[in-house]
Amino acid sequence: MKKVALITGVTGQDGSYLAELLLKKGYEVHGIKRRASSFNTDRIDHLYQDPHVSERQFTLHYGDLTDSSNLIRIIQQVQPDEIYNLGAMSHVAVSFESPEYTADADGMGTLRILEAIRILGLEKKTRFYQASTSELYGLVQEIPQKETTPFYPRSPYAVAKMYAYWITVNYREAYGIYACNGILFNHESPLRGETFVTRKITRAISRIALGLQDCLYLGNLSALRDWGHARDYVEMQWLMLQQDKAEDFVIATGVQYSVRQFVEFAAAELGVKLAWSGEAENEIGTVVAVTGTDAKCKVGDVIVKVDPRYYRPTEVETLLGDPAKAKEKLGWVPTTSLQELVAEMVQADFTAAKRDALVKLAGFQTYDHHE
Ligand code: NDP
Ligand code: GDR
Repeated sequence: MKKVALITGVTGQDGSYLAELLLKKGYEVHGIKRRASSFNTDRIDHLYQDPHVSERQFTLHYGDLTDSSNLIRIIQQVQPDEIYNLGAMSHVAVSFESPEYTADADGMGTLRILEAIRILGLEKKTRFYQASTSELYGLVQEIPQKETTPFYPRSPYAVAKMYAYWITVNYREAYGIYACNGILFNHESPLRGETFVTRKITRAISRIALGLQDCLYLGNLSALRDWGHARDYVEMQWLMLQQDKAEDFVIATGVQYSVRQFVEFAAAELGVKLAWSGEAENEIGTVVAVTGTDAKCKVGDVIVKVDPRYYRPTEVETLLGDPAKAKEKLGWVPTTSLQELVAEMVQADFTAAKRDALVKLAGFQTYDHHE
């Protein structure tokens, strides 16, 4: 029997990789997308199946995590074997601007799905995956962080995700639902949203190298993160729902770098070497060598500056995961190094920037999105 999966957040980075993985595995895949005033399915357009010409394995439903009746109706109609709750207002800095909405979508949204499973009597049929996060560790109590490390959330996003984490555990214990939390550390890809720091960097460095942009403005350059590849991490999301018993797992690489190092790696990918000077909010990155033939920037150009408006009211300074439990019980190991990840992201953004440069050369307007 073909398995049926429902993915919330299917239009996001992870949703796209997960939908692709499940389709390859022969699943019938359903996704929930939000109504927007313009197209928002770029990341999954390659998976689109025309309902008029074939029997579809991939179906999209309009919906929203803030709308219980909509969720109940979709789950009733789809009767999923597995639900992956990836939908969320996922930007930590933005959660300080929209804390109430973040609590509703990320916290209450999780409860709404679990309640839908219960209301529809699907406790024994439907397995549930919750996209939990290393942000739960926030103000770090222990390094590296593992499943038993105490939480100390440092943003409205992390506090909302903490509710989601515990309501998932509670519904597992109270109603016997196969429900688990993947505590995922940062994972990136060419599909990463453009305002998260890695993608912001790879995009800006590519545009600077081609003369389309002068400078990259960043916040806290010293923040340390454990960055993996989203393609590797969605495989684990699936594996977590294939076990005999539902459990929570940390997913991480076990290696940590700073934002400053990430910038250096991205620039090096295009043959640009940087040197840093100045302290904290006056820190700058200056080009000290250019070996890449494609890069148009020159020695002496200041291409990175700190702008304190990207600082957060409360920051998470250091995250490093211990994936030992996932290795032992899921047999899972990350396969992409940070250097490979940076190379893939820069190459994708450099190709896009070259296209923009051509468009500009032909006399058409291109627009920079600053964030
Ligand atoms: P993205 O921001 O790329 O995707 C989020 C998805 O959620 C999008 O499809 C978005 O829709 C959708 N969404 C937002 N609000 C709602 C809502 N109210 N109702 C329904 N859908 C909504 O995130 P990622 O793919 O990177 O992350 C997936 C999940 O994993 C998120 O829950 C995130 O918090 C969590 N996570 C991510 C990590 C990472 O490093 N990437 C690490 C740990 C956890 P739209 O496209 O319309 O905006
Ligand atoms: P994070 O990711 O907050 O860890 O949440 P993000 O890439 O936004 O920030 C990582 C670190 O970089 C610092 N930083 C900047 N961040 C952004 N976005 N923009 C900047 O200009 C900038 N300059 C420095 C940040 O302060 C931070 O320390 C991501 C999201 O995917 C969450 O949904 C997920 O739960 C966690 O990862 C794990």
